[in-house]
Amino acid sequence: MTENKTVLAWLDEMTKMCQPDSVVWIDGSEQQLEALREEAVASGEMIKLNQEKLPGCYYHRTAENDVARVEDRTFICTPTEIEAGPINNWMEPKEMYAKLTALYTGAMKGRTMYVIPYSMGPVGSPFSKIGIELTDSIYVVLNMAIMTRIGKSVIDQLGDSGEFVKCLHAKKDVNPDERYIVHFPQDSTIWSINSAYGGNVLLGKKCFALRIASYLGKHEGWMAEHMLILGIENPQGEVKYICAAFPSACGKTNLAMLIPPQYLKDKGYKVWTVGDDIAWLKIGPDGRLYAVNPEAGFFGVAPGTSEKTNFNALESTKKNTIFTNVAINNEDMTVWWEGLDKNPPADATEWTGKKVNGAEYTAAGNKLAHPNSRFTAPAINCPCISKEFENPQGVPVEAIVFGGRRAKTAPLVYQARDWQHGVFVGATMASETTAAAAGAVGVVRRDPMAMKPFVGYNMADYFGHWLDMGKKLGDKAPKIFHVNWFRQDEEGNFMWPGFGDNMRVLLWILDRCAGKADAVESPIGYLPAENAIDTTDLDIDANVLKELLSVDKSIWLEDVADQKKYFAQFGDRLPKEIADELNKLETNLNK
Ligand code: GTP
Ligand code: SPV
Ligand code: MN
Repeated sequence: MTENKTVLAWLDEMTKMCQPDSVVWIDGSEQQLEALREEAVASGEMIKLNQEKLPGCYYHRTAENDVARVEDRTFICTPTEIEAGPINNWMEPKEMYAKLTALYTGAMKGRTMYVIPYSMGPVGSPFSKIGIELTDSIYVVLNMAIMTRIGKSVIDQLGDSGEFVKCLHAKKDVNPDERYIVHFPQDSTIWSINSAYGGNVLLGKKCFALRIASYLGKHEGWMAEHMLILGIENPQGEVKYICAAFPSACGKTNLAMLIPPQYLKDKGYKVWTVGDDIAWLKIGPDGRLYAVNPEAGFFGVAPGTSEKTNFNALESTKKNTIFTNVAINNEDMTVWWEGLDKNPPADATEWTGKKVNGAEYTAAGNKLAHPNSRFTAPAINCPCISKEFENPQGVPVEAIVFGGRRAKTAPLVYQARDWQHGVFVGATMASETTAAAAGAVGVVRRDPMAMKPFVGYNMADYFGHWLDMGKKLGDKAPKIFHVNWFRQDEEGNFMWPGFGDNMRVLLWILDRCAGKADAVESPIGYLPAENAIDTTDLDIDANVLKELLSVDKSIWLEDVADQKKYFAQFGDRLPKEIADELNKLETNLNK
C-alpha cells in the first residue's frame, strides 16, 4: 500500500521480531472491515448482536484480568529519569527495548499482523498527526476503525514522510505479570503487550493522543489534554465553546452530550458535542486558543448511561457499535448494564460469560456488567454532534473547566482569578479513583489537569508549559473554572442533581466570560453570587445550594497541607508561580 521507506523498514523489523504468519494492510474499506467482523464472529472473538435492533453492533468480552488501564505497568521511557518525572514509571530506553524484545520475539506466531495507518484529527488538518499501529487483534482493528480515521487516505497523506508514531501491539497471552504499556517519546514509539483492553491497546487514544502528543505539544508549542469539547448555542444562534478536564469516569462524555433543562430548551438553548475525551489545543492565527477532537468515536463508560442521564450517548450506541464487557440479554441478543433501566434481563449472560437470572443476580448484589464496561460508537451517530466536528481549524475556546469527584472540599463551581491561578487550580485537582484504571476505587488522589496517568514527561515541566501557553495567549486566554458535580451530604447522597442541570453552571461560566454574571471573592477564587446560578424549575433547597457553594476553611487547609506534600516531590523543578499561588491560597485561608 506504500513505498514509504521508513514505514517499510520499520514494518520489516517488527515483522522479523514478532514473526506473524501473515501481514495484512488495513485499507479502511467497508468490505475489508466486514470480512474481519465475520472472521471475529467465526472465531468467537466477537458476538453478533440483534441486527434488527442494533444494526452493525457486536459484543466483545475481555479476559477477567484485563478490564481497565494498568497505570502501574505503564512506562515513559525517556533517556533520563528526570525527563519522565516523579509520577511516571520510568526505565532506561535501551533496557526496556531489550526486555520487551524478548517478550515480542515470536509473539505473533500462528497469527496475523494487521497494519493500521490512522490519523488523529481530520486527515490533512494542521492539528492532525499520523500513527501506524501493528496489532494481532481484530478487535483492535475494528475499534481503531471507529475511534480514528484509518486506511488508504491516511497513508496517502503520509506520503514518503517519516513523521508518524510507530505503534506496536501484541496480545500475546494476556498475562498480567508481563503486561507492559510503554512509551518512548523521543522515538515517537509505543509498545504494548499482553493486554487486549481499551486504553492499553487502542494506541491512538491515551498512548498517542495524550502521552506522546503531550510531549510533542511541549516541544511544538501546543497542548494535548484529557478534555471534552462542547459548544453551547444561545437563543440568538451564537455558539461558544468550552473544554473540560475531568479524570476518567468523572463525567466528560456526559457533559459533552448534555441535554439542557426544559426551560432552557424552550428558550432555544442547544448543546453541540465536538469531543468527549481528548482535546488538542493550538493558538490560532487570531491569537485565541482553538480545540480539535483528535478522535472519531466515543469509547464511553456504559454503566450509568440511560435515556434519562445521557440520551445522546445511548442513541450513539444503537448502530455500528462494539460493546465490551457489558451484559447480554439472551432473549433478544441486546445489551444491558447497571443504570440502563430498572429491568435486568431474566435470561442474561453477565460480563464474564456466565448465564444467570439477571433479576436474582443483581438482587443478590452482583453486577451484570463490569463497572468499566464500555461502548465504542462512531461520533457521527451522536444526535448532537457539532457541525464543527470535522473543522480542520478547530473551534475557539471560551472557557477551560477543571473538575473531579470530591465528596467534600470543592464547591459546585468557582472561577480562577487569572490564568496563573487557573493553572494552579488545575495542578491541585484531586479526585476519587474510579474503575477506569486497575486498583482501588474511591480513594482521593491528586490528578493534575486529569492528566496524572497521561502526561508523557515531567509533570513539573507540564505545569511550566501551561504557564508558557498563558503568556503567549495573554488577554486572549480562555477563563479558567473548577466544578464539582459530586459533593455529598452527611448521608453520602449527591447534593447536586448533575447531568442536564450542569447546564445551569455552564451558563454562569459563559456569562462570567462575557463579563455579565455576578461573583463574590473567596479565599479560593470567585464564587457565584447569591442567585447568580439560575435555579428555574429546579427542586433544590436554598440551604443545599448555599452549602454547595460554601468553602470550609479547615477542610481546605487540610488540602493545602496535602498539596504541599504533593508538590514537594517535584523539588526545584516546580515552577515558582505554582509555589507562589500555594502561598497565596494558604494566606487567604488563614485571613
Ligand atoms: P472516561 O471515558 O473514563 O474518560 O470517563 P468520562 O469522564 O467520560 O465519564 P462519563 O461521562 O462516562 O461518566 C462516568 C460516570 O459518572 C457515569 O456512571 C455517569 O453516570 C456518572 N456521571 C456523569 N455526570 C454526572 C453528574 O453530573 N452527576 C453524577 N452524580 N454522576 C455523573
Ligand atoms: C479513560 O480511562 O480515561 C478512558 C478509557 O477514556 S481508556 O481508553 O481505557 O483509557
Ligand atoms: Mn478518558
